Amino acid sequence: MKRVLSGIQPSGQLTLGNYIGAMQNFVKLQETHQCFFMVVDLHAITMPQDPAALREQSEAVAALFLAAGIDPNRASVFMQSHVPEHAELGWIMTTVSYMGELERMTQYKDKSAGKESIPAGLFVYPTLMAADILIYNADLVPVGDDQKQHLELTRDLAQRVNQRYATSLQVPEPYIPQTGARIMSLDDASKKMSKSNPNPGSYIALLDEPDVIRKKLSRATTDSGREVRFDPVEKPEISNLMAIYAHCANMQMSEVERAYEGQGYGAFKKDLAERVVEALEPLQARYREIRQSGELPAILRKGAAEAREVASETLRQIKDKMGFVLPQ
Ligand code: AQP
Repeated sequence: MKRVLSGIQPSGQLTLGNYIGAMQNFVKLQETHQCFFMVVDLHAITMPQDPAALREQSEAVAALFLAAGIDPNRASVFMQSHVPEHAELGWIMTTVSYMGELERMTQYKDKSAGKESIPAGLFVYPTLMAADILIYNADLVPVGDDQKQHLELTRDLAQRVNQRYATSLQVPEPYIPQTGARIMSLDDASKKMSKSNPNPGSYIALLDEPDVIRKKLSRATTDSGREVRFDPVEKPEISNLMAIYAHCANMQMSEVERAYEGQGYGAFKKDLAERVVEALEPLQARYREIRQSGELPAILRKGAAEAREVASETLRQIKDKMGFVLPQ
């Protein structure tokens, strides 16, 4: 069975983008792959986080994984920081990477742009991500477009370590999901919907109340004109809303177009809000049950134990090959 590794940062409230672009695919992948899904809290702190918010958001991400349908008996669900081997291999990966290749990472360039003091963690983020993947010898990594460059670096680092130290790290492949929709920001379709966007009106949070969802969607930016037609180049804003509709209503884009032929944006946006509310209702109900049940800590303990079993062995082998004195 091929191995899959992926994670989501608890750097804000999870959005519809995270759900459609990542979590729904995780749920499918667990049917056919050995999966490790983690809350990447060590990555989240590459940007400043409020401690209370970090704790709450980390638990919320884990509970949302389960609410979305990830089965802890099929996949290992855990907090990245509960598996300290990640940070240790992350350091090793930092030592085999070069400043030049890290400087070329577009996410680093974007997130550091205009900052006077750039956190060093932001710079070495890709080396920790490489460690996350290589420590499980993952075959496949589900990635959005924005993470492809980091995965390419991970592959380079794996090959470099294998060559230099005669290790046999698995060189991972990107997994491009069939329904790889990229959901864009509600206030600007040229940017992706992002949980750390300071404007909450730019995203639908998975835990938004129905009325909040209705309000955000009624205020979502639309293109000029009134025709509900899917055309990401000419009509990026309405096309983004249509993509959300198609996902939430489980419809083909052509069906959505047909359903709103001759109707304006207003009627479409009103119905869209109801489709989103309906799609999120069961998820939100399961989420509340999970949080109230108190079962989360035990699930995370089990997931971390499963993950550590694999991670500690990979780390031991790498350190041995590199010449570390291993504890006897
Ligand atoms: N808008 C999106 N559309 C589709 N997929 C998305 N993902 C994120 N935003 C969208 C996917 O969700 C996963 C989570 O990635 P992450 O938490 O590590 O960080 P990210 O990709 O940077 O996501 P955000 O929400 O934009 O977080 P912040 O704001 O903290 O940077 C990934 O699989 C991603 O592809």
